[in-house]
Amino acid sequence: MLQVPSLETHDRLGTGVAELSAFNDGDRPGWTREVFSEPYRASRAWTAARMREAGLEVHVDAAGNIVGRLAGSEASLPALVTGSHTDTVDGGGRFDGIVGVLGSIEAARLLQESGIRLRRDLLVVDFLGEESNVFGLSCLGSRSAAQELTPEDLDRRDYRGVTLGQAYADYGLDPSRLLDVPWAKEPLHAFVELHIEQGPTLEKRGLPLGIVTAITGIERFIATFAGAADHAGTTSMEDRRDAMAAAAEAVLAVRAEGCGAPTHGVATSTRVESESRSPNVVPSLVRMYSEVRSVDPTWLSGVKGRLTGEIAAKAADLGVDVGFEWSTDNTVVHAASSVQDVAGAAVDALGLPWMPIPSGATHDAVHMATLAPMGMIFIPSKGGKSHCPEEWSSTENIATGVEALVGTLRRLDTTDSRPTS
Ligand code: HGY
Ligand code: MN
Ligand code: MN
Repeated sequence: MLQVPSLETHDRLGTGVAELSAFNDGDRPGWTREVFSEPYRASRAWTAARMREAGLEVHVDAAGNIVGRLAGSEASLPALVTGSHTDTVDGGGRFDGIVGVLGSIEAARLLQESGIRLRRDLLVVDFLGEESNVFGLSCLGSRSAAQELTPEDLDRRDYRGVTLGQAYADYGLDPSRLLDVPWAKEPLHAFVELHIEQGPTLEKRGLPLGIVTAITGIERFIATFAGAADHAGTTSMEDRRDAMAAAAEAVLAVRAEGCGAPTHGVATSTRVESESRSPNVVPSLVRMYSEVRSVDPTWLSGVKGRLTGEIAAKAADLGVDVGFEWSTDNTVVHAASSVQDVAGAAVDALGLPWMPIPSGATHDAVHMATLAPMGMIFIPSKGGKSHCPEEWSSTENIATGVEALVGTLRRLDTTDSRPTS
């Protein structure tokens, strides 16, 4: 009989969040533990030790993912996989991803303490570098595990000109082994990720749990505006080719596109940078970084053409040229309906209310969905806040998420046929 999460579970979850949060880049705001950073590197040893303490057999794969294995009684069966990430955004919080890693470790411990032996191996994973990074690419570890990381990705450069491949090498991972990670060769039974909602819906509805229906697609672009450098004091307004003014028009066009989306659609410009550092020169070269997201693939595919046209037209009115570099971070991915049903039954069995909910955030589950039928379980985020120091979820909600995760994994374990997507 599965033990209800004990006070020890609550303590371990609370202590885990506190201890993991201590691995933090103190020079940055909030909680910052970005991929390849020293705080991140130090935290990985802590996470691996927590997995071992929970009775897992731990190794780090060629992609830098920490994998803890709880042996099943019929090890020849395709494994169950759960997990998430422990890296953060710059100035982020203490729960995004971390809840899924600590919660999975706790789930493995709870199974053992309850004397429950799964038939299938259970793999608990802390995926490398889920957050979108200076190379503009999210989910490094799960992308690699799904063999979706490409040689072109490794050639991506950050603002210093360093390639992603070099960043891996500097971190101590062999870039040549990233494209051939064994995950995709072995059949997996199902993947389930526990995560904070990172939005306000569950809290507003007073619900402790959500079961994810689909994960948003993300299109990103860099727009480079080329105008003319001129004296800011002597050049008349009509004679200027002001690249910054064109970028400002583009920021508002991106926002208008998101506000006009028919369903869950959002659009954000996150950075505008001028090549010139002088305060008295009309900017001639400006780069703008933006992203557009939706769980509606039709709207999302149309946005590229609409925005490119609009931004180019407004720039032309200002005598400014503009170029675009578009990249797809990920397409819209649906959770396997059978895994959603199993998770719903598990939560029903706990006597708890829940709702189906789309995810406006992307997750490692997007890439793991190429290897196995995927599902996600959400717990509430206080005030819907995330990717900021105010991000918070209670240990009660996390423990409830662990119970739902355990119930889902146990049900999936008993199904012989692979869940249908
Ligand atoms: O960007 C995202 O949606 C995720 O939090 N990495
Ligand atoms: Mn996350
Ligand atoms: Mn995130």
